Amino acid sequence: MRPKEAMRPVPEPSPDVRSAPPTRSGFIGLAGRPNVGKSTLANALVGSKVAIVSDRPQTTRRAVRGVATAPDGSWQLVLTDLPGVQKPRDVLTERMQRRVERELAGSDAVLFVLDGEQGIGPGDRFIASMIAAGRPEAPVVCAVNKIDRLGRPGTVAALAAAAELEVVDEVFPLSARRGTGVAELRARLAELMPAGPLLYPPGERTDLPSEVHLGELIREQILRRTREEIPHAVEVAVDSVTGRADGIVEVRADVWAESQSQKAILIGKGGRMIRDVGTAARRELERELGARVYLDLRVRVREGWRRDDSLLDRLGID
Ligand SMILES: Nc1nc2c(ncn2[C@@H]2O[C@H](COP(=O)(O)OP(=O)(O)OP(=O)(O)O)[C@@H](O)[C@H]2O)c(=O)[nH]1
Ligand SMILES: [Mg+2]
Repeated sequence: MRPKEAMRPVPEPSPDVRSAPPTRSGFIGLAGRPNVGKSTLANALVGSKVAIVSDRPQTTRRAVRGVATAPDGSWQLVLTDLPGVQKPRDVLTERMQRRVERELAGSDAVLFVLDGEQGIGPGDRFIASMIAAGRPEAPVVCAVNKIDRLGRPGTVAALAAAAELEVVDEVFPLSARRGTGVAELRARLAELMPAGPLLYPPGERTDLPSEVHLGELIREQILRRTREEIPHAVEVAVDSVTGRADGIVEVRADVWAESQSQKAILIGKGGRMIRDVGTAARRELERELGARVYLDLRVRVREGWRRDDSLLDRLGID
């Protein structure tokens, strides 16, 4: 900057500008171990279901953006719900990990989520160091989640332990599931956002293409009913969504397994498993689409999809 210009007095803003304060907006990346409640928290902050939730680790595979906008339009938070960080095992989890690093580097604030019930472990410390290395100048707000499982002394101890993590600037006690503390956290995040225009239209809640979101809702129902390696091995690809003349929406989707034995489990005895998944998923899709749904699910074996780079590209897992 030229020094003379820097010394010129700043002109008074016109009355119009003063009466309309600038909007604030920015990106917030959610970091945390698998299963700590990042997606539950993203949904609570946005006020609608943008990301699926399950008690199986590594539920989230894609970075999902959820948008929360102030009722008066004065701020907007773009929350990026990210996969839980853990040691990568294959191309899929390597991609997830790289995505987390990239997203955190581009964030205006980092929301570091801890499981207050489990306490802080080596996995959390690893993430703390990753945040510190990636983006030291962004404020790091720590949410100590699941305090509905803790008494008062437990909550106080968890908050104190979180505050000791070097990278953490502020700590909030929270129950994402019950909504406790969510409004306070949302308000604080809004204050931390830089001045800037709204990034999405105020009514928009997510950037996920509709077909991908529908596929996720189906996968959520599978996660709820399966164990061990199956949740990691399953992917859902929605083929087509067609509105029929009678008002019913037809959704066709493939459920991928990695082996014949997994396929057999997903179909279940006499087709029971896939029928149960289909019934529950259809209800979710109907709620989402606001219409009656006919859901056609086919289980297929797609060996090694988690290691197939071009397929992961097509699935939007980058
Ligand atoms: N008791 C309790 N459970 C919670 C709370 N928040 C989330 N959970 C549960 O914790 C589990 C994991 O929640 P998710 O939101 O899927 O966790 P995540 O961090 O997104 O997990 P990944 O996507 O696998 O990294 C689910 O069973 C949630 O219902 C909370 O405030 N209290
Ligand atoms: Mg998640």
